[in-house]
Amino acid sequence: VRHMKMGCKKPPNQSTLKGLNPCLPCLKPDFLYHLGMDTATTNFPKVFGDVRFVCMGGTPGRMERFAYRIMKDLRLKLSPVTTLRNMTDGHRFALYKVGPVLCVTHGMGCPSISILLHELIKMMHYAKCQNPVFIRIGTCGGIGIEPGTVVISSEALDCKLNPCYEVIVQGKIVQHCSKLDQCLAQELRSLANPCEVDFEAIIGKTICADDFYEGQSRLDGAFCDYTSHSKIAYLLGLKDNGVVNFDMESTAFAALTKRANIRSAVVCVSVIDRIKGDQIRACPKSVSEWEKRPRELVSRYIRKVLLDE
Ligand code: R2B
Repeated sequence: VRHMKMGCKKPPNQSTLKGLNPCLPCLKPDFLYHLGMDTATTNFPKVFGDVRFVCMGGTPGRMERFAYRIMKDLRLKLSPVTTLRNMTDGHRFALYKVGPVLCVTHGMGCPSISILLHELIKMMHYAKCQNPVFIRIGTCGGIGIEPGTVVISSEALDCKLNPCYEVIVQGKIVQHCSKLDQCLAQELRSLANPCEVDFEAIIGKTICADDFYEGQSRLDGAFCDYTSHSKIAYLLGLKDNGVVNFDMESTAFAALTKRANIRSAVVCVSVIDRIKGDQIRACPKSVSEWEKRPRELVSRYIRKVLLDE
């Protein structure tokens, strides 16, 4: 068994991140409010300096399962397991550190993942992490693909089909590019083996919606002012533009990581073909089997990177 390197020997002077807020050095200390940590009481280089992979997903259960999976695959001890709390003692995000892998929950939607990314990116910066790779794993709604198919996003599009994440800053619209790292997407794709008893993984465009129901043209929300006919026409139009799935976080995830010079990927398994329906009716056993697939692919990737060094 080849040895997996888990960290750098010499502590680096600074992180490899770029383009960060020039005011950060003045924040003494900086409180990462939603992670429940600050730079005065946590020694970031010591605790997080060895982080190489930041994997995030929607729910605490999913990320805990991923943490245990990584622990088993890397033959490591889960140490420390930290559940992070907000200041009112209600849980916001959960975070597990397994050697060089950080497993974090991001909640639902761009506002939630954006808060997390601001704080995680600052964490990487304060910890002086070297070239961390960020990967979002999760579930998604497929468009004309078999449920169970893993989608690796080539780029994240907003609902106007632009590859950008739009934020309103001081009353003005600011757009950030939400294209993803093509080499990383290809590398992840190459680790799925359709010849074995395995799963299909495809690369395609992801549309990031701000809503689960009307925003994704579902017919089963509390409100619906369109017809099933226009829904299908809309989805087929997306398919013609190379869109293969819907999620609700990819534009913010792609744009914020890109701004910080972080390589990143989105790997989601489809739990429904939206052309055939809106409600997720697949049996829970199938869904939980499918949910393992992004974890499997990302674990293969992490092991490959660590073994190849
Ligand atoms: C996938 O699943 C969630 C909605 O059910 C959302 O976070 C997403 O992107």
